[in-house]
Amino acid sequence: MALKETLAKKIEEHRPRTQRLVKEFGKVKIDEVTIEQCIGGARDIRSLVTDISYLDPQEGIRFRGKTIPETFAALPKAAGSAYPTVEAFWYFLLTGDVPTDAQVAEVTTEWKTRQSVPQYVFDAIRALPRDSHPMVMLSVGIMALQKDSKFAAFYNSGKFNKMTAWEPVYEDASDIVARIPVIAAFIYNLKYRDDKQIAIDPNLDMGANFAHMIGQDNKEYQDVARMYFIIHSDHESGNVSAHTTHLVHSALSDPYYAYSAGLNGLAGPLHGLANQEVLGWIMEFQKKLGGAEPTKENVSKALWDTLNAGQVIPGYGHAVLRKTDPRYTTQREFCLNTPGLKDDPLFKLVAMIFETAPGVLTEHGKTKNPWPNVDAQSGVIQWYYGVREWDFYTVLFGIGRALGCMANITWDRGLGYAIERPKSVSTAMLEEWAAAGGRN
Ligand code: HAX
Repeated sequence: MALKETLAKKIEEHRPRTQRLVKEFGKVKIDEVTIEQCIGGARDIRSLVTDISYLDPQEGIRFRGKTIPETFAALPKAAGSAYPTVEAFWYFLLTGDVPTDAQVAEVTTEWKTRQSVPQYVFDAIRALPRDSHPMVMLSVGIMALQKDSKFAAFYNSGKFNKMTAWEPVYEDASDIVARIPVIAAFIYNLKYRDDKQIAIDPNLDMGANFAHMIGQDNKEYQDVARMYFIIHSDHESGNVSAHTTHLVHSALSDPYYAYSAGLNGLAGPLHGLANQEVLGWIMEFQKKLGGAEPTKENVSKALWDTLNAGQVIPGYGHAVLRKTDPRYTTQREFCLNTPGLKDDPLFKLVAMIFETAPGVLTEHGKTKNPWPNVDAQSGVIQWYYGVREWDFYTVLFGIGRALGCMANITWDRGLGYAIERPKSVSTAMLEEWAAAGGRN
């Protein structure tokens, strides 16, 4: 069965579960909120629902119930590769089913019909100052596509229907995931390759085509792209990019408005921009080393210098995770299994930071999680393959994150989730409830 039909069936089957929970069990308590959580970024408050992925603090992410290694093992692989295609993963994220080769082929064909980007999108990006951050360019590119939103057209048609509203969301979502690598490659070539653009290769899957379009015509980087987009896709709903996308779409803003907003959140240094920050930090440190080998002593000193200057160690810590991020481990293993990369001086430095930073952060005593997150390891791989413009790294994250955000909002509409509107309180109220030992 084709993806959209399968999805229609799954949504139809799922709806009674959501409706029953609200109608029969709507008043059952699943959490309580403390003042600390209220002031501290709503940390850990259970108030969002998603079935696309779940983040366990110890174990890390599961996509549709599967860990990263299980996901990679289960999905059909790209031709001649040990890695699955992004198209196979998209089918899996949306439906929870491992697709057959034929189902993957259908998605791949469908994306090819969707991936052509209108010229005005490129014109809008080109009109920006060339030194604009590539995340600005990506966000503008997604916004420029909005005028053709099928969801917005459906809403404005006068025939809007809550039961079928997910269908135009699916259409927009699929257009976005198919087009975003093409827009990203355009930005890369515009900014860093003197605007020498490379045409889409219609014979390649999404990851391989992205590699091709940024001038990386080698099998290894094709796998890097596939791995990278898959592992960055989703991290349940509370992180800034996913939550923003969900929040904005909850007002029935179409997927273009929603994901452009999500990208703007991803561009924050405490979130997706951390991968750029990591490389910047490492380069600065390498310069100071002046060719000397990284050791526990000199790395430790650099980490303390950063902390004593009141800055965070980029790539370490996490709002939910309390162990090494399996997305970090997946990329580290890729490095260890890739001759050349394993012995690369930058990877050696990253590995030395991994040996040193958790101890330093533990001694520093502030962070609840001294272990590395995804961003600590991703830049070194890009650097090794020659993608050295590290302000582009968050754009790569944004391509992957589109998969999770778009799968989520398709289901949001399928299940008719409400406009999001948490309640705020004042400081005086908190003080009053603090004095009374709680709110009655
Ligand atoms: N270096 C130094 N201090 C850190 C730290 C780090 N890597 N991580 C946390 N802390 C500090 C916090 O700044 C906070 O200090 P204050 O009390 O002075 O405000 C304290 O430790 C407690 O923070 P926490 O509860 O452990 O962490 P939060 O949930 O508040 O924040 C962050 C989670 C990811 C934002 C945080 O760990 C951080 O800033 N890390 C560095 C930036 C980074 O790598 N971000 C990417 C995270 C993954 C991601 O989203 N990728 O896109």
